[in-house]
Amino acid sequence: MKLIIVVVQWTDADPMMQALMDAGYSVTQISSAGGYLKEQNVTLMIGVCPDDIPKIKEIVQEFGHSRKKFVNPLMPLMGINGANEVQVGGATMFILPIHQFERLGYASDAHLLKEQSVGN
Ligand code: 2BA
Repeated sequence: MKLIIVVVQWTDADPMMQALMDAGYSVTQISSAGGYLKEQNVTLMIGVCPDDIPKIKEIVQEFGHSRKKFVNPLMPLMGINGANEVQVGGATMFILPIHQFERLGYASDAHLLKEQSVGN
């Protein structure tokens, strides 16, 4: 099993999350902010089987739009050439291994989920 973490622009988050849920995935959203622009964005956590990664990528690409944003000119961290515009997104995706996945208190299927999560 893998944990996919997606950092997405705030305006794209709801439709992306809805599409992921419509496709049958469980999603957790966390409010976050980019360290560079300090703008609010959204971090999505999705636990999936490795076979599902291409489908997740497809959805993230479809709903994560690229936009140009202006950097606050008062920021000390301007680009080397003084650039004051950056391209944000589509989306930033991390794919991490999960050593163990358990949903505690789900008596009927807990053992199946645990088995599914080991060794992938
Ligand atoms: P921010 O950190 O606010 O970055 C917004 C955009 O500013 C980035 O877009 C990138 O184009 C530019 N940028 C970021 N750091 C820069 C720097 N040191 N110098 C020049 N330009 C810089 P994205 O790459 O699409 O990233 C969008 C958001 O995704 C980021 O917002 C951050 O919240 C997250 N992110 C991106 N890469 C990450 C990483 N390696 N680790 C953790 N979070 C990341």
